[in-house]
Amino acid sequence: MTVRVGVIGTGMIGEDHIRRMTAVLAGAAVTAITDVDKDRAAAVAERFGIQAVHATGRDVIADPGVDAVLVASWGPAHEEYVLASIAAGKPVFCEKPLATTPEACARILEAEAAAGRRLVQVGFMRRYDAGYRALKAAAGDGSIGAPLLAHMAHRNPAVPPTVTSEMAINDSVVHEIDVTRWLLGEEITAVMILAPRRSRFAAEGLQDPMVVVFRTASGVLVDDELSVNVRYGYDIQCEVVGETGNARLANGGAVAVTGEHGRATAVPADWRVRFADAYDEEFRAWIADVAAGRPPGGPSSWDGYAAAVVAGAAVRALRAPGWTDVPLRDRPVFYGVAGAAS
Ligand code: NAI
Ligand code: ISE
Repeated sequence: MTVRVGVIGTGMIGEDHIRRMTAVLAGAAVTAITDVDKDRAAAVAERFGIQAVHATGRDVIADPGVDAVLVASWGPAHEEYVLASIAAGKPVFCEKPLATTPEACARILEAEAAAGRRLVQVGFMRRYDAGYRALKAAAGDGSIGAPLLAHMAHRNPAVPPTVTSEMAINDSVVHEIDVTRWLLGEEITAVMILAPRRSRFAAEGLQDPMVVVFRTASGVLVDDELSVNVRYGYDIQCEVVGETGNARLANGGAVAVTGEHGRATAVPADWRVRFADAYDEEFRAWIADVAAGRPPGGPSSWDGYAAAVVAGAAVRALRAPGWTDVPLRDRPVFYGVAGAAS
């Protein structure tokens, strides 16, 4: 069966996912798209030979030629389209964040529970990265003892001057929030923010860099450096420190080249390069689940909700010294075991 996918939002990642479903992966065809930027949608349709360009996301969801929906629009538009997909009974892959507030994510949880089946997968692609998977195995198989600490870094080359600290937490730190929950298999219970000297590239309203510290239910401490104007490239780091050893992510499998001028390892330009294989893998799995009529095996609405609640606490922590608690509701059995791997 070929899964016919409708795409809402044909910006940078939407177009990249259309490319992978059209030119890289088997089992899917993009049959309808939309974007509030009509010219952009038309150009993408022409580039990939897509027949239907609809006026709105709701038209894409209602299209009888669409079996499943990909939401890749701006975050504030996610809730509406995820809810409409659930109402239509269509599986929906929503790029992160699931929605921009915990309340919006809770409405999605409630809609999915009312529908009686899991239809939503959230785009936390790091769970599909080979390096992160090896790290999770090392953290869980006893080879480094029980995890005690983790050190993470999330460095982007540059962001537009309109990006604020709140946006950076919801857009970027949300990945480490998900990775922490998934790697350690437990919820984050408190968060704190440390604000070092600001980069000269940080625009007004942006604390850059910032260090976000998470405390988990069992007391593991995770420090995450977020720097969004490092200029040199896209640099993602993660190390888990256990009782008897530690496990560190090698940077995307990059090779160190030694030559006349020393030893150098390439740094990826952006997330499309660094996580290309992970995005392929998450879509391969999602397409297989949709084709088989199974609930999606990847990050769920619960994972999207939990990440939004932690992100919300981190935003409050920007203005509150010390720890800010994470007010998570109880996890419905519908979503299985806390922190379960995809
Ligand atoms: P973008 O700004 O390049 O593209 C977003 C597109 O959505 C734009 O073309 C915009 O016109 C369109 N759009 C906005 N509201 C819409 C609506 N109501 N209906 C239809 N189209 C609408 O942004 P980008 O980088 O592609 O990000 C899109 C989403 O993907 C965001 O939620 C972002 O956080 C997420 N993302 C995830 C990544 C990952 O690593 N998993 C990487 C990059 C983005
Ligand atoms: C972007 O939206 C993503 O999701 C990338 O994976 C992340 O690393 C980047 O910081 C975000 O801006």
